[in-house]
Amino acid sequence: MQNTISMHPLVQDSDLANFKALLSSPQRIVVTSHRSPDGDAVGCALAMCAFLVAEGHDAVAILPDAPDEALAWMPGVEGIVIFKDETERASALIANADLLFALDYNRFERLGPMADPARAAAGKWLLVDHHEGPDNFQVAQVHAAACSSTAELLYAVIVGLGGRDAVTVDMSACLYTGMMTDTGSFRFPSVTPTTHRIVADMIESGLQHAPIHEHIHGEAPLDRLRLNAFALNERLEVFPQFGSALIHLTAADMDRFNHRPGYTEGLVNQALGIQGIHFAVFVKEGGDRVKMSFRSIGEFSARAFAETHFNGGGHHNAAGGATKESIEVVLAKLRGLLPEVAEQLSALA
Ligand SMILES: [Mn+2]
Repeated sequence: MQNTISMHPLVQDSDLANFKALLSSPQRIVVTSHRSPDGDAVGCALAMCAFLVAEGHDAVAILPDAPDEALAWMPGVEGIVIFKDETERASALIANADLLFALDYNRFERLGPMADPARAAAGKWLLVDHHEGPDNFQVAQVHAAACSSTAELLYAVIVGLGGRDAVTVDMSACLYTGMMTDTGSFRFPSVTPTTHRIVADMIESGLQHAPIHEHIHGEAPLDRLRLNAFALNERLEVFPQFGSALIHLTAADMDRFNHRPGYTEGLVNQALGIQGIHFAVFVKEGGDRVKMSFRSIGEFSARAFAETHFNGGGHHNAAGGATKESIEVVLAKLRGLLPEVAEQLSALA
C-alpha cells in the first residue's frame, strides 16, 4: 500500500526513538485517557491498545468513566476497563504496569478520581497529546499543541513504530473518529494537508468513513433532539452587542428529557454558529458541579477566558471548566463578564 505519510511534520524522530526503546521488549502496559472521554480519547485508547497487543505487549485500556452511547460501536470498546465501575481492578492494573500511556491529556487532574492511582503508579509514563502546557510526569512524549487531534499524532506514532501495515482497518476507524470529532468534521483551522493525507491513507487502506459519520451524527435518540431543541428555544440568551451567546441547562431541564452522557455534545457550537456571535458558553448543572464549555472563533481565546475566570483550560478556541458554585452564581458572573469580552473581541477584530 502506498504510504503518503513518511513522517508527520509535528512528530520528531528523536521522540519516536524514545518510544521505540521503551517498547523494545514485551511490557505490561496500561493505556489511559481523560474523564468524560470524547471520540479522540476513546479512539486513541482503543487504537493504541490494539497496536500494543499486536506488537506482543500485555496491554489494557483504562478510562476514568464510560464513553457515551454514540461511541459504543467502536471496535474494542467492550474491552475497556472503566475505573468508576471496576475501581479495584483498574487500580491494581495501574499499580502493576511497567509502562503507562497518557493519551489526549497532560495533567493528572483530567482523570478525576483516577488521578491518585495514576500519580502513585510505579511504571514509566509516555504521553501523546495536543493540549497546551504538559505537566512533567512522562519520560517520553509526542506532544504538539498545534495538531488538530491526538488521534492524528497517534496515527503518525503507530506508523513510525510499526509501519503503515500496523494500522488495521479497525484502528483506522478509531483514529478517524478522534480526528473527525476533534475537528468538527474536518472544518476547524487546525486541520492541515497532513490531516487530509492521513485520512486519504486510511480510506485507501479500506476505512469506511461514511458509517462513522452515521454513528456519530445520524443515530441520535429522540430525547437528545428534544433536549437540544428545548435548550435552543428556552435557554439560549443571545447578546449581539457583546458578540456572545449563552446556553444553560439545569439538572431539572436535563431530567425532563432523560439526559444521558453526550446528549449536549456540540450544543455550544450551535450558539457559536449564530451570525455575529464569536464567543459562546454552555453551562450545565450536573452531579455536584456546574460544568462549562467555552467556544470562540478567531483570535479571542476561549482558553484564556476559562483559565482567568473559572480555573479551567483547554484549547485556544475550545475550552472548559467546572465549579462547585451554583448555576445562578455562574450565570450571573458570566453575564457580568460579557462587556469585557466584547471589548476584547472588538480590539482583536
Ligand atoms: Mn483531543
